[in-house]
Amino acid sequence: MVKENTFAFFLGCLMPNRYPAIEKSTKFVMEKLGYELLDMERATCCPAPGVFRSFNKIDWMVAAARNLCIAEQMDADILTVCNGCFGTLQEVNKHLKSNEEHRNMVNERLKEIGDYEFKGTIDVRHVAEVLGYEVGPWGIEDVIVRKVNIRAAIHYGCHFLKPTRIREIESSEGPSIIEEFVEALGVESVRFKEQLTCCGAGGGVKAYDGTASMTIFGEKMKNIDEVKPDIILDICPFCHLQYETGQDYLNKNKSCNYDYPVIHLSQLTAYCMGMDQEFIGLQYQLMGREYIFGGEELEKEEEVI
Ligand code: 9S8
Ligand code: 9S8
Ligand code: COM
Repeated sequence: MVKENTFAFFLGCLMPNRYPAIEKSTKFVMEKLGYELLDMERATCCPAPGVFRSFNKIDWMVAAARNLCIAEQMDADILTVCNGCFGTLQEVNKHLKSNEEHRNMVNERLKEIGDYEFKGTIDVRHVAEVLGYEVGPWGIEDVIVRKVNIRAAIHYGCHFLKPTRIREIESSEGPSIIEEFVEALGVESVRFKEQLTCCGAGGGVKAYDGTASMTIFGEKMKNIDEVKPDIILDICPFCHLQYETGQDYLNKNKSCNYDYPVIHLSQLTAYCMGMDQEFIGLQYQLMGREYIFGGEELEKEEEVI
């Protein structure tokens, strides 16, 4: 039995190395909502689905299973804040639970590296899906202290929605989970052309062919710029990196003039739940892009005991 309201917090690579504020915001949000987040000692890269799975599916499964075993030993479901990590860990978890042959093969290999045996006792969750479905817009309304009054272009990213046979998001072609959740925070979501396509970073494209990655990203930005949002909202540190650094690339190399703040759902939620703007990290993001949320402070009645 896994522990209730407790998660093994899977950091992945990008968030702790480049966006620690997303990590801090996630902790703030989840702990304030009554969840306990446990550190996963000796966890490694998930490993990234688009990259590792493309090269060697077996090694990809073994390394992912090792991370899953760490959480199993803690009797806790995994919480991720990254689509790639969610993609790999949820997929390998479901696959090994149902495929005995692969489970045995993976367990044989795991034995060689230590005290690991995949048992299939936990689930893998993404913070956007916990907030959207478990806490819900109805639940967050009670705990926020401010509402922002902004228009956001929401970027879902690929691995959160697909493949549909593995993910459990209501619709991969017309999702509304984030839109409905952030509406409770005072955010109006603006639709834009080809909203659900890739940001251009994933699948190893950014590492292998930076120019192709920027061509795809340039299209995305053109479509977003048409609707002139206040912010770009993401749920994946890798998309986050693409939107942050990519805007500067397009400005320098393609004579664009983009300056959209890029914000992860955890950061926005943390702000609305009362975390100080200076700790959310918006002013420390990679390219020094600064953004002040503002918004309306909500008057809450004092709790009467
Ligand atoms: S880990 Fe290593 S490269 Fe990364 S952030 Fe999310 S996907 Fe998993
Ligand atoms: S979209 Fe396509 S593969 Fe991905 S999830 Fe995050 S990075 Fe951007
Ligand atoms: C993207 C991860 S979030 S990967 O590049 O597709 O592996």
